[in-house]
Amino acid sequence: MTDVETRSDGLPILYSFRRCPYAMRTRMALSKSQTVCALREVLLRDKPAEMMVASSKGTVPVIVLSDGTIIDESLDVMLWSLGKSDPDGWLQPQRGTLDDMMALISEADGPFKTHLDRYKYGTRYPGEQALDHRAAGLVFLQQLDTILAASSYLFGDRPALADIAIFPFVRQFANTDRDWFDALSLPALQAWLAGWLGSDLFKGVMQKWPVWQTGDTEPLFPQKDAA
Ligand SMILES: N[C@@H](CCC(=O)N[C@@H](CS)C(=O)NCC(=O)O)C(=O)O
Repeated sequence: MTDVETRSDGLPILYSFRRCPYAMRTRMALSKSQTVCALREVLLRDKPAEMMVASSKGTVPVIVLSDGTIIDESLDVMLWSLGKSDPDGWLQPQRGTLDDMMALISEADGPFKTHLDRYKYGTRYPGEQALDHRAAGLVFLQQLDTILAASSYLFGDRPALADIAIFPFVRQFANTDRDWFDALSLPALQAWLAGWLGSDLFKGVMQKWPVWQTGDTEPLFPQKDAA
């Protein structure tokens, strides 16, 4: 197989893994923008050949548009879909700018994610002290808590791109040791996290899909009005 597979009915194909935080944030943006895709749920240990032809770096999410355009970075898919339809103004925060949001997202995707991985998957990083990375990650969470003590969301009193982009990683950090996280004094961050976890938007993107195999008919995502 050498050609990238596209759909003739105009629907994008989305390669996704339900539990991946990058794929979660992407599905939240696709859901909000009501960008209907043919969803191919993959197993990371057994990625479909069709996905590897589209993007050889082998990470999810990947979206293949019907004209053959491939977008294989989660933030780029979010920006693409919200650029087409952004009903709640996620790209135009109430406070600050898109650039300001991108700067905070880079901190989350960069240093915070590094600490998260070394905290959560300590055994994969010999010589690294998981609890040192937990402490370092906590510094970032404290910054978020300070912001959220002053406004309901990271860039004002309504949700925006940064909330969606960062939330799945805070969720992962919290879930690594939920009792420890719940005992922290980060009331604004904890309330913000609980709000996202309980949201219809998040629940809608966390439904279970069967693993896609070549030839299977894909479920449509999002289902109508899932946002
Ligand atoms: N920078 C990429 C990162 C995506 C990523 O690393 N996804 C993980 C899953 S959460 C992955 O596909 N890893 C490949 C693997 O585990 O084989 C993005 O934002 O899309």
